[in-house]
Amino acid sequence: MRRRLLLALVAAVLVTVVPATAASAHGERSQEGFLRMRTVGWTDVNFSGDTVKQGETITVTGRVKIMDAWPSSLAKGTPNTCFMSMISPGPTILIKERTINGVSMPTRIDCAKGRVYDFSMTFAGRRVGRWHVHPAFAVKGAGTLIGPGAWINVQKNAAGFTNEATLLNGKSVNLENYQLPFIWIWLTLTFIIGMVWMIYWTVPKRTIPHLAVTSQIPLNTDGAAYGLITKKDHRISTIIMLATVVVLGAGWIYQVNAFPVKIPQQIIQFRPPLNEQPAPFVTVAEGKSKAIADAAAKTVSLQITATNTGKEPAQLTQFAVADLTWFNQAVPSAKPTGPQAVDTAYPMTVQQDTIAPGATQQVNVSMPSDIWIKQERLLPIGESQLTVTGLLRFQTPGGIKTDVEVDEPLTPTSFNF
Ligand SMILES: [Cu+2]
Repeated sequence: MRRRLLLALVAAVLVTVVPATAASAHGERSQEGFLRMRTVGWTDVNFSGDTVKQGETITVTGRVKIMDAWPSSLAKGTPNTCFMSMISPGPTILIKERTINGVSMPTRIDCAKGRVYDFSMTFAGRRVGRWHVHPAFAVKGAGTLIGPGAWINVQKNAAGFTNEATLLNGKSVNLENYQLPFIWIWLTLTFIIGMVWMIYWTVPKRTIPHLAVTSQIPLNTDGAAYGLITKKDHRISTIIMLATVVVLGAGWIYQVNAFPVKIPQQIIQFRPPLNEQPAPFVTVAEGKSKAIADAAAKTVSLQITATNTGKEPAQLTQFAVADLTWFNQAVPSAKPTGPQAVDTAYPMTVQQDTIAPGATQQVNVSMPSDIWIKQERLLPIGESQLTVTGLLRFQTPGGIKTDVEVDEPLTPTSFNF
């Protein structure tokens, strides 16, 4: 018994003390393909840099669309509450400012299917290291959907690192260590009370090891007749309860005196201004498109019939799928630049990529199947939800862009990829 207890203690200490290796990604590829493609689409994501000293900032901007193809099984089919943030391996960065469609976004927002949100998030480096960070869009009922990630280097700041915040009384505090001694005292006191309670009821008592007895006793008796819970136990429980009340009372009196001016934590949910999009100048005919995974050619191809309703030629320059961008190799300028490009940009080949004004034609997009199926795991061939969903971007010679959503069931030629 003692030996087992010792082993358990050693194991617990090891798990707590030995540091785990830092995560090198965020499982973006482990989320199901349909979930990644049909929930939100990311375009024009750009990080302003990839190397900062602690306390210096990087701004990430971009656009996120809640797809029209949003799965009916998530958030009851109608997303309505959303939040934007950054995902990083632990508290390695600090969000300084966040805007959505041009307005500051301190908390969550009302959101809806089909809407488009332009965001900007400024974050500061906190912990020294090389970190993989992503913008992320969380939808109530669906979870957090992550955008294009980038590796960010945070270097040591010789001048030291602080996270200053100005209080209502004009005083400035460093949030890195503000009230730390009090937090330690409080955690220690409450931890001790909790441990005393736990050890009292487990180590010398038979309540838990003798579950067979405990479970035979009716709910509303304390088993005094069997020696399970005695008068002394009642007395000690009362003392522990009183100690808890005293600690809570002392804490309450302390905070009333030490911090007379305070505001309750704010819960705001608002609707950001609409991001009005001009009507798209290219339409994709419904029911005439095809998505094919061709095992022999090792490609995933998308064949669409598109009409240019504008007055200028429209060229297909990119296909944004979840957090990835496939760019038309014939248009090198379409390739995303910046730190995120390494992780998220892939080339595609497009036949007949330019549509004359007023014309309707078939456009064929072809992408390597290895990236779709093996590398990015967007198409789990053999599973029940195989679709190719994303935003096709058409662009005029003058640089006017329009994004058209496509959502096509996929036909594989074989299951051998
Ligand atoms: Cu990551």
